[in-house]
Amino acid sequence: MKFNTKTIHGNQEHDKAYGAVMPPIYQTTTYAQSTPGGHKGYEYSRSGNPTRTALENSFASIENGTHGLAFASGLAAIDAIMKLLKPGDEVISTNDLYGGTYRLFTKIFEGFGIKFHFVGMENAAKIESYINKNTKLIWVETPTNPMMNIIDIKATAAVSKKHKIILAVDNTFATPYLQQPLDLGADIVMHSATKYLGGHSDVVMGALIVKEKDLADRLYFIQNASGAVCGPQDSFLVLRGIKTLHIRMQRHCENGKAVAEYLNKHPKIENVYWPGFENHPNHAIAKAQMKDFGGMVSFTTKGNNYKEAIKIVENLKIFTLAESLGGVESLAGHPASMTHASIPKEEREKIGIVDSLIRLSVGIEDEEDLIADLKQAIG
Ligand code: P1T
Repeated sequence: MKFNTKTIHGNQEHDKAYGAVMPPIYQTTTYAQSTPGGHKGYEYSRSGNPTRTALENSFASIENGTHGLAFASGLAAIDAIMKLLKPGDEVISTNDLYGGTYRLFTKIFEGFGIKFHFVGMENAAKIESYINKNTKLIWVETPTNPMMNIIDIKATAAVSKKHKIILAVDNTFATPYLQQPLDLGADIVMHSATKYLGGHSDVVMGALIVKEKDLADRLYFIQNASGAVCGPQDSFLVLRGIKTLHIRMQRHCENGKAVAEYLNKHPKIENVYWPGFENHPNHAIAKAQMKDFGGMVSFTTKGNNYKEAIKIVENLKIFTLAESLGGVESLAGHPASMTHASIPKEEREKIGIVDSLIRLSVGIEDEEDLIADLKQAIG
C-alpha cells in the first residue's frame, strides 16, 4: 500500500458490530468481564481503548513501523522515551530543538541524573566525539524548530547502530509525508500529533512509533505505568486528521515555498530559513531525505531589528500570532519570547534564535492572500 492510501486505510478495519466506516468513539473507562480476566481484549482505558488502538495502528502504518503509541501530548511521548533511561546515562541531542523539549531534558531529567550534550549535528561525524559507554540515546529533531536545520538521519543512524545506541527522531515538522525516519535507520519516531497529524489545531497529542517488538513492549509498559494517555474523542479527531495529511502537506509545501521565496526577495528581511533554498547549508540532505521542504519558514528583520519584528507579528491579519504550528490556518510566532523562551538567551542566540526571529507555520489558505498579508504587515 502506498502512502496516500495508508493515511486513509492503513491498518484500519471497519467496526465489527455494525460496519461503521469510522471507528466508534468508545467513551468508556472500563469493560465488562464475564469472569476475572475474561474480557474481549480491553480491561481499562489507560491500558487500552479501541478508538486509541485504531489511531495507534494508523500511526504505525504511516511511519512504516510495527507499533504505534498515542500519548496525551508530544512532551508526554518524549517523557516516555526518557523513562527508558536510568541515572548516569547520557543523551546526545540536537542543540536546536523545541524549547519545551529542552526544558524537559534540562529541568526534569538532568535532575534525575541523566546527562545531556546539546550538539550541532549537521555533521554526523561530530556526534561520535560525544559518545562514551554511558551514551544511551541520540535525540534528533529534523527539520529543527525553529532554525530549520536538517540532520542526516541515515548518517546518524550509522553512528547509533555502530555504538548500539537508540536513535529517536522527532518527525513533527516533516511528518511521514515528507520523510520516514524508521526507513532511514531510526529506532523511534516521535510526533507532536498536536501539529500536522491532527492538522486542525483542536487536539494536543503525542505519538511514538517503533519497528521492534522489544522496544514497543518497553514503551507500552511505560505508557501504561505512567499513564499519560489520550482520550477516545481526541484519538478519533487525530485519526480523522491523518486521512487528509497527504493533501494538506502538499499545499503546506506549495505555500511554504511561495512565502519563503517572497520573504527572500524582500528588502526589509535579512535571513530566511527554509531548507528548499539551494544555498541552505543542508539543502542536499533535505533533498535526499525529504520528499519536499514543508510549510515552516523562519526569518529575521534587517539589522536584527526587534521592534520591526514585533510590529510585523502584530500587523499580520490572516497569520495569527500564536504558539503551535501545523494546522490548516497560518500562524506566526516569536520564538525568543514564546516557544523557545525556556532556553537561556545566551544559548538561544548561539543557535540563531535572535530577538528579531519570526517563525511562520504556513497554512493551506490561498497563496495570494498569505503573500498580501505579509506585504501589508512588513510594509
Ligand atoms: O506541544 P506538545 O504536543 O506537547 O509537543 C511538544 C513538541 C515536540 N516537538 C516539537 C518539534 C514541537 O514543535 C513541539 C511543540 N511545539 C510547539 C508548541 C511550538 O509552537 O513550537
